[in-house]
Amino acid sequence: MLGAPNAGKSTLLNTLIGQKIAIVTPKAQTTRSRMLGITIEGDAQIIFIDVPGIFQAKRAFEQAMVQSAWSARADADVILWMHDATKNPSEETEAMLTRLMDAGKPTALVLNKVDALANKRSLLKQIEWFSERLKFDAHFMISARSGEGVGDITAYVQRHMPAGPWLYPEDQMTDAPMRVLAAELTREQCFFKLRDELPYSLHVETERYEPREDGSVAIHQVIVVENERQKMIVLGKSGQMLKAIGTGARTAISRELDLQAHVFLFVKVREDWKSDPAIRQHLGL
Ligand SMILES: Nc1nc2c(ncn2[C@@H]2O[C@H](COP(=O)(O)OP(=O)(O)OP(=O)(O)O)[C@@H](O)[C@H]2O)c(=O)[nH]1
Ligand SMILES: [Mg+2]
Repeated sequence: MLGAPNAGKSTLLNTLIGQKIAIVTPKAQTTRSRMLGITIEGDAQIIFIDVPGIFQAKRAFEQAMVQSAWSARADADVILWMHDATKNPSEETEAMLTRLMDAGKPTALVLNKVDALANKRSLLKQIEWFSERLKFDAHFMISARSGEGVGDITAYVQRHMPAGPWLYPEDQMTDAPMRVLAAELTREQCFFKLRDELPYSLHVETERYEPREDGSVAIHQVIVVENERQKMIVLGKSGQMLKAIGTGARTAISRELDLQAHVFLFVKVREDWKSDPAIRQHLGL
């Protein structure tokens, strides 16, 4: 699944799998690393790959994110190019399509957010615009949020799956371990609770994930920021902000991962975490 930031790729992944795997926020560039959503359709195991959005990135960290999105093409049998139909395609869209051309793989156009369109006629214009620039194998008009039209995508992808053994156990929905999913859910809370650029300046990592005898899980996480000023904002007055993030994270983790979570958050300053090789490797960048 490729497309510009905010197109709705992560929302679609979650709808396709029927489980929240990737975090979703109203802000662009939410997804930082590849997430797999695994599902069984008939006798095929389908692995959907959600990646960061593609745009003309200027800073090294964002460029690495975009690069990781493009490189996912190599592993895919089918490419879904996703576009937010509430926005007109731009010159930047055109530049991305040019690059998409050399993938040489079946590629479908997915126009998303049709629920938010007052006038559906603009969809036909968009299909025309895209078809003039790239030969799409199929096109879909969907609402990733409501699920409208999503079943057709699964059926299309299933038809293109190569024969071969399944790569994952039947009941597995993602390759990400619980501690990674939990860290992402806390990062999502940071997007909801913190304003402006701050969510982009932080990284969340689960340091300890400890099941307790009573069946609950103690999750210790660190929120890494770039400077003292950011740390003050994340902590908030008398620690109120961090507490609110922690409460939101506990609720989200308990609900989405179906466990009784206790979440302990710490804030750490690490000026250059974006160039830290360990963090980069962890994010697959
Ligand atoms: N109305 C409407 N909103 C949608 C739909 N799908 C996604 N959204 C919203 O669009 C915003 C972005 O969704 P994401 O799924 O995070 O988009 P993304 O493509 O993964 O974005 P990046 O991770 O930044 O690349 C969120 O506010 C979603 O709720 C849809 O079908 N209809
Ligand atoms: Mg995303």
